[in-house]
Amino acid sequence: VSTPPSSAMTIAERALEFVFPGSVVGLGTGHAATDFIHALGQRVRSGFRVQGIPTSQASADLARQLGIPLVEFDAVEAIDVDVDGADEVDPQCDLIKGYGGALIREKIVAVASRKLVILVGPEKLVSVLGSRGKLPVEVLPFAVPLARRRLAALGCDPVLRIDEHNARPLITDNGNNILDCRIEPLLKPAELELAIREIPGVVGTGLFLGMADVVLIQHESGVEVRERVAAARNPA
Ligand code: A5P
Repeated sequence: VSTPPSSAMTIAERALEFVFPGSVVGLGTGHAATDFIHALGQRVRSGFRVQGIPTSQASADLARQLGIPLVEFDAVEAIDVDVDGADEVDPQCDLIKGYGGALIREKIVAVASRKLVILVGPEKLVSVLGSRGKLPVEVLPFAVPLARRRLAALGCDPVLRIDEHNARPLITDNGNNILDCRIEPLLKPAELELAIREIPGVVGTGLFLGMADVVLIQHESGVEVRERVAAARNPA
């Protein structure tokens, strides 16, 4: 279901409409999520009460700077709404995430949330997942040699992500490495997800299938709203 662009609001401001007083809010990672955290911080300064669950160290640091109270993941039963960005969004609102390196915590928080709201620009919209040519996969460092061989056998072409700050293999917030698989558009993403997850040492992939409930797209003319047509989610 898609509603055409309207209003002068930004996607970050529009996402605030999904946050109710007293909510537990998943705080995504990346540029779009950062804009949302700033908008939420402004609300909090004017007296709005929420608790945040960050998906990365960077988002935790930003939320603290802005005075957004944080809560430990094990202290809440469910997260009311999670607001995050994405690297690809297909017409079913399935996603590829993780270009920024925070995919695993993002996936854990997304699955534990009652609603996942995704914020993107139109450049992230694809007709088929994989069209931008990259699927990040987080792997235990010890498992990298095996995962490389197995991913190659699956037709993915894995490249170990390098940290641009120190020219060494990137270490995620979870102490792992990332293999960026060079891929063609995916005809069967769910099958690929299962096959990759069977490789010992793979922590998870950037495929977020059947998770996003709402996608807010920032057009020059305003915000387009896309909603996934699906059964209600059952947060963990
Ligand atoms: C973090 O690893 C990612 O999953 C981001 O959420 C995603 O890359 C979108 O980031 P931007 O909003 O910065 O494009």
